[in-house]
Parts: sequence; structure tokens; C-alpha cells
Amino acid sequence: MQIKTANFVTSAAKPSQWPDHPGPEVAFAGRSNVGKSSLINTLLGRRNLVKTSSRPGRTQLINFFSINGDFMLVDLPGYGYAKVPRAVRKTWLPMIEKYLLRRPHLKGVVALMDMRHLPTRNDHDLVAWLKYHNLAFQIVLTKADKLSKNQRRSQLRKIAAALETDPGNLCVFSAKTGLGKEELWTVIEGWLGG
Ligand SMILES: Nc1nc2c(ncn2[C@@H]2O[C@H](COP(=O)(O)OP(=O)(O)OP(=O)(O)O)[C@@H](O)[C@H]2O)c(=O)[nH]1
Ligand SMILES: [Mg+2]
Repeated sequence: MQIKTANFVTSAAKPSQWPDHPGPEVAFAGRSNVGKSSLINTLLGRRNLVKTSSRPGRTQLINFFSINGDFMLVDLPGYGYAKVPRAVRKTWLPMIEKYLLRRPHLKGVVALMDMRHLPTRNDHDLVAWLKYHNLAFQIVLTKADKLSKNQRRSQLRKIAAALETDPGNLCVFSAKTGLGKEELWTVIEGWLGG
């Protein structure tokens, strides 16, 4: 994918704030701090278009980015982080669910998990929920650069087994090195073209 333009469009807390446009959208979901915003920056080859932070809970609204004037990438707030105030957390899940269920533009969801750990309860719930609602999704294992080649191989096998899927269905990714970037673009391009 050639990125000609990548622009922040808007942050939305409720459906009335979702931007009006005719193009398709791809959303990025996963627990807080897993690397959603970093992954979007890497996909776009932009260092700081999307704000990232070492402190979980950085992204608190649904952020829309317009790419080449053709389609949008949608950064969702992370779930499952206890230190975010309870009142905020309570509004997040309905906000994310509403977007995923009611947005006709949505063509696919990238579900991120930290490659260093086995899937959490929340990760399992996300995948089950995406399957139940028949949404197209791709699981991406992030922060692969933090593992050695051997650790990567063994984690890939263990995570695939835990998710009851084939290792070949999982995309191994690093925002730091760009590993997996082309593979993920191929999946996204399939959604955008389909
Ligand atoms: N080494 C390494 N660090 C990463 C990678 N991806 C993200 N990080 C780091 O992980 C932290 C969280 O990254 P973010 O992209 O802000 O995570 P997020 O999922 O958007 O987090 P929330 O907005 O809080 O939901 C930051 O310190 C990033 O630099 C990666 O592939 N490799
Ligand atoms: Mg974020």
C-alpha cells in the first residue's frame, strides 16, 4: 500500500460524532498498551500521527484517520486496564461495541495481542465476540521484537493452540522493526477491495 496522505479526522465518544464519508474502514482493537496506536503509525510509516504512550489507557476515544482520501483506519480505546478510572472504563466497552456493531463502513477488525503472553480472558472474549457477530478479523501478535527467534516460534505455537487456530492464521508484528507490516497490509487491502 502506498500512503500518499494520512490525516487525523476526528475523535468520537458517541455515534453522532462518527465522521460522514463514503469509504470503507478498518478498526484496531485490543487491550490497553498492546500497541494499537503504534501499529497504525508503523502501517502508515508515520512516527507520531497517532499518539502512543508507555502508560496504558492513552487512547480514550475512537480516533479516525483518513488514508489517501480513500479509506479510514480507526484506533479504538484499549480494554481491560484496571488503572483507568472505573467510570471511564464503563463507558468504553459500550462505545467500542456500538462502533463495531453499527458502523456499515467497517470491513474488518485487527485484533491485537501481546506476543509475550498467552491470550488473556479479555483477548479470548474479543475473538469469541468477533466470531459471534460474524465480523471479519485478523489476529496480530505485537511486540515480536521483544522475543528471540526461538521464543517467537514457541510463543506462536502456544498462542495458536490457546486460540484453537493454526499458527499460519496469526500475524507476527513489530512496530519497532516493521516485521509483519506487508503481511498485514495484504489482509487489509483484501478487506478494502472486497
Ligand atoms: N518494543 C516494542 N514496543 C512497542 C511495540 N508496540 C508498542 N510498543 C510500546 O508499547 C507501549 C504502548 O503502545 P501504544 O501503541 O500506545 O498502545 P495502545 O494499544 O495504543 O494503548 P492504549 O491507547 O492505552 O489502549 C508504548 O510504550 C509503545 O512504544 C512493539 O512492536 N515493540
Ligand atoms: Mg492507543
